[in-house]
Amino acid sequence: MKIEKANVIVTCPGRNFVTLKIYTDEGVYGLGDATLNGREKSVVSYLEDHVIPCLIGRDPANIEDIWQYLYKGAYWRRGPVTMSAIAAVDMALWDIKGKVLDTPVYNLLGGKSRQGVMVYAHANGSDIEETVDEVGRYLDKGYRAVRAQCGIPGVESVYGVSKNKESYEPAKKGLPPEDTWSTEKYLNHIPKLFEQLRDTYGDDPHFLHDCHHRLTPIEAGRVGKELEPFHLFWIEDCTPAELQESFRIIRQHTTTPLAVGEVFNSIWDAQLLISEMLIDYIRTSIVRGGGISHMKKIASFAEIYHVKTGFHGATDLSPVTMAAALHFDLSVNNFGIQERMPHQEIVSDVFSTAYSFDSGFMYPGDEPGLGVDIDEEKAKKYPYERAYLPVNRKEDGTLFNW
Ligand code: CS2
Ligand code: MG
Repeated sequence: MKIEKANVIVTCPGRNFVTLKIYTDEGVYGLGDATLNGREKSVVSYLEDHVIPCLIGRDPANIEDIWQYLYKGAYWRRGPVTMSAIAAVDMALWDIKGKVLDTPVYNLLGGKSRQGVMVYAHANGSDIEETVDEVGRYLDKGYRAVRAQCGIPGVESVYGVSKNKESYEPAKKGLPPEDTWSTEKYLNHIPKLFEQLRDTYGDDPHFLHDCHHRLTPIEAGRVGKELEPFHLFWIEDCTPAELQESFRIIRQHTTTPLAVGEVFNSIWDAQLLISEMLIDYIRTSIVRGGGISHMKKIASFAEIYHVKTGFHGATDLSPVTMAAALHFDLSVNNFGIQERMPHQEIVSDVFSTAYSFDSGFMYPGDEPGLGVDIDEEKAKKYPYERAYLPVNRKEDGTLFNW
């Protein structure tokens, strides 16, 4: 079997998605997600101009060799554009392998390690009362784990808090919007939210929180320590993680579990974090981390050091990544939790999926391959629209982490 052709589909049903479709000479095709929020076209070019020409004629069965060819063969290693492009190829090849062998991808990854994949929902509100009500709404829908984000008095727009609570979508059409941030106001407010959540819902539900890269290590230590009585499942991205050593300071000050890595793109971004056991959950998703093949290595490495997976699953990860993640989550032993931010209804006009949700768990389905398809005619109805994530400034105007 040989790779005969490949094309990249860019579509915007409510938000932009980039999808790679690889065809074999025997009529089987596979899909891979290459969406990089706010920088989509760079991955399109990387695939069309530099990767697809090298794929034609190769045997799609040799997934590892093709991965190494694209990684080592580029000479310029790593980075979100390169690794998203490689991830798309890798996902598509696993999809093809599953279809050729007539089995779901989780079977190729060692089979089921569990019956279902625990997912967490996103609840948010403009103040504590509204957020507590929103969390309750998700618990009523059967979720066992809920992420809670809440408006901060005196801060106009806060990461994770939407006007329309159901579908928080940070990418905005046009040029990047600007937010304003106050760490002081945030740090004083956020423990009150989780105190109220535990008082209202008791000890059982898992609560999570995303600090979205806003704190210094010592501030992260403070928030982690103050949240300890409310035993969170995790705090996420409490500090930007380029400086992996900085997590030593956070660890010295708190036992609140730490999750990090949605912006990472290879094992080298987390090597020290994992081997020194400075984190508890690795969040790098299949699309950011070079696909299933590289994420297998990250998960196996993490397993040795008691670190579990907790994959990113926001709306900018397409249904193809969601499917690949669910096959992966079902199969690895050190699975922790999976983020679930459901796509808008209109996305199912373009993508069809075999995965399902029931009582707080998701299931990848038993279709051969990844179990996702794309309708290219429908995709054409929604042309690309330039959109950006916000930028963030402190109250005095200093540019800050968003
Ligand atoms: C996030 C995302 O889901 C999360 O935890 O941090 O909302 C993130 O901001 C977006 O995926 C960025 O594209
Ligand atoms: Mg996050």
